[in-house]
Amino acid sequence: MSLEQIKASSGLLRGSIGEELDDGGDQFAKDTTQLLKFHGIYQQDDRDVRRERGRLGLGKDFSCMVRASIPGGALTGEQYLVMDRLADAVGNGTLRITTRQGLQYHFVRKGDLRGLVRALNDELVTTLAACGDVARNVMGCPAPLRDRVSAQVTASAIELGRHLRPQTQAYWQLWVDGERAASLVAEDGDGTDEPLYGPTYLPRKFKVGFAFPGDNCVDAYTHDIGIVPSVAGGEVVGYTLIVGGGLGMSHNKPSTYPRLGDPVGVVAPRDLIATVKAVIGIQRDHGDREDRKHARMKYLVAEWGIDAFRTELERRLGWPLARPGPLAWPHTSDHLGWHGQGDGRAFLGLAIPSGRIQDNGAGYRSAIREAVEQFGSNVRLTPRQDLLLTDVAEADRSGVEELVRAHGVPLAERLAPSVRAAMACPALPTCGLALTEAERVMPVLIEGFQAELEQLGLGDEAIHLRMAGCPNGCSRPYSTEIGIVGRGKNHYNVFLGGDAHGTRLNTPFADRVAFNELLDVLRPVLTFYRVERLSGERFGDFCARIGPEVLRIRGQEMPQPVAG
Ligand code: SRM
Ligand code: SF4
Repeated sequence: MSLEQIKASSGLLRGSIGEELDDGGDQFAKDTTQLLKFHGIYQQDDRDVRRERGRLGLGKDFSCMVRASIPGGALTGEQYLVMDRLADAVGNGTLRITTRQGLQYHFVRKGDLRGLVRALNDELVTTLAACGDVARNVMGCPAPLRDRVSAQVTASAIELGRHLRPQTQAYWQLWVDGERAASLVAEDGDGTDEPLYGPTYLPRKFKVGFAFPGDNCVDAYTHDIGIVPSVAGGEVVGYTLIVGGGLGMSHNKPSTYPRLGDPVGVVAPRDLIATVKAVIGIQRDHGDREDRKHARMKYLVAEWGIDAFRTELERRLGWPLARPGPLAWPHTSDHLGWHGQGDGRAFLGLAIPSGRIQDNGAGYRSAIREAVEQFGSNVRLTPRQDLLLTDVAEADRSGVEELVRAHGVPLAERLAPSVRAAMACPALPTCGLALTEAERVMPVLIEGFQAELEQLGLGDEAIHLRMAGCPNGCSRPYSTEIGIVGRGKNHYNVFLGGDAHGTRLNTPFADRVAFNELLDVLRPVLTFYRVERLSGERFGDFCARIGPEVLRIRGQEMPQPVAG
C-alpha cells in the first residue's frame, strides 16, 4: 500500500497498532510503522549489531525511538523529572534534546511503549504529532523572559500548537485508555474527524516556528511557516509569515534541494491561527501526494512563486495580506550562560553536546536532575539542542553553579564559541537513514576544529559548524557557516558560506571527504580567512563573498601553519 492509502484506510491513525501492541512480538508490521510516526514513535534497529546478527542468522535488533513534542521547549521541573526518571525505566538511559526542542528516548522496546507514552501523558506531555505528515512541534524562542512580548510569543506558540494537533481519538484510546488529558483536548473538534487535515492528513511533514523579534535562534527561514513577531509600544502588533522553507535533499537528485522560506505577508495577532491554517490548507490540497521527495510545501512555493502563493492564500482568507517589510536579526543568541529573566530570577543555559543528556564523562543528567530537584528550576529546551535551567532565585545562583561544576559540566563561558555552537544529528546507530556517523564523531571533529582555530589565532571566533549523517539535514547543516553532510560510509560533503543568523544557505565546497581529512579541507580556507577577511567579517560571510571556486584555489596558495 502507498502511504496515502495507509493513511486513508487507517481510521484516523488507528490501523492495527492496538492489536500489534498486544501480539507479544518484538516488531510492528511495515504499514503500522508508518502510522506509529503520527503517534511520535519510530521503529528502528540497532545498526551497530545488524551485520553480526545477520551473520549469525538472527533478525534485526528492533527497538523504537519515542519523541515527545514540547511546544517552545518549555517543561515544568516536575515534567522534566518524570521524563528523566523514565529514561532509567526504558531505553538506553539517555534523553536526547532535538533540534526542534523535543525530547527523544532511544532503544525503547515494543513492550515498554504503552507504559512510556501513558506516563508522559500523565504529566501532560504528548507524543502525538511529534512525527508524521502533520504540523509537528511548534517551536519558539526559548528565552524565558518575563516581558510582555516574550509572554505573548510563548503563549501564541502553545496556543497554535493546540490548534494544529490532530483530533483523532485513536491516540488517546491506544495509549491513554480512552481518556483525553484535560489540557490537551484539541480546540476544534470532537475527535471523530480531522477538520484541518482530512482523512489523509498532509502530503508530508509540516513545520512551524516562532522567532523572537531580532533573534533567529529558531532558524525561521527553514520552516514550512516561520513566524516573526513585530513589536510596537512593548507588545506584539503583528506577525510576518515566512513560507516555504525546508532543508531535506538527496545526493544526486537536483530536483530536491534545501530552501529558505519567503516572507508572504503580515497578519494581526487575532488572525494568526486562521492564516496558518489557511496556509496548511493550501499544502493539504495542492502538495504533491504522488512523490514524497517532492511533497514538502517548499516545492509548491518554489514552483508557484511567492506572489501566486499569496494570491491563493488571500483568496482563502478573503482579505488582502499586508506586505512584509524587511526583517533584521541583530542578535541571534544561543541563550547559554546566566541571564536575568526580568522578574528577579535568572536562567542558566547549559551547552549539551549534541543534545544528549547523559552521565558519561561529565554528569549532565545528574547535574540537571539535581538542579531541578534542589532549586526548583523549570526547564527550556533550545533549538540548538541545549538546555536552560530557568526560574533560579538570585540567592541560588552560586549553588546551581557549584552543583553543575561538581558534576564536571562546563559552564558555557568556559567553552570556545565554536564548540558551544556545534550541532550534530543522532545518525548511527539508531537512524535508519544515516549514511555515516554524526553525533558520535562530533566530539573528535569539534576538538580538532577548535585546535585548528587556535593554531591560526582564531580560537575566539564563533564559527558555526553543523554535522549530519545524511543529506536530510536534521541538524540544519545548510543554514549555517559550515555544513558537514554524510555522503557515504565515513565520507562527507562540505558546505560553506551560510551565515550565523540563518538567513542564507551555504553552498557545496568539497565532495566525498573522508572523516579524517575534513580538517585538511577546512584548514586552507580558514587560513585564507585569517589573512584576507574584512574587519569584523564573519567566516560564513567571507566564504559567501569570495565564492567556492576562488576559496578552493586561493586557499591552497596560503602558507599553512606548521604543526607543533
Ligand atoms: Fe529529521 C527524518 C531525527 C529535525 C529533516 N529525522 C528523521 C528520522 C526520523 C529518520 C527516519 O525518518 O527514519 C531521524 C531519527 C533519528 C534518531 O535516531 O533519532 C530524524 N530530525 C531528527 C532530530 C532528532 C535530529 C536532532 O539532531 O535533533 C530532529 C527532531 C526534531 C523534532 O523534535 O521534531 C530532526 N529533521 C529535522 C530538521 C530540522 C528542523 O526541523 O528544524 C530537518 C530539516 C528541516 C526540514 O524538515 O526540511 C529534518 N528528518 C528530516 C528529513 C528530510 C525531510 C525532507 O523534506 O526531505 C527526514 C527524512 C524524511 O522525512 O523522509 C528526517
Ligand atoms: Fe538521520 Fe540523516 Fe536526520 Fe541525521 S540527518 S538524523 S542521519 S535522517
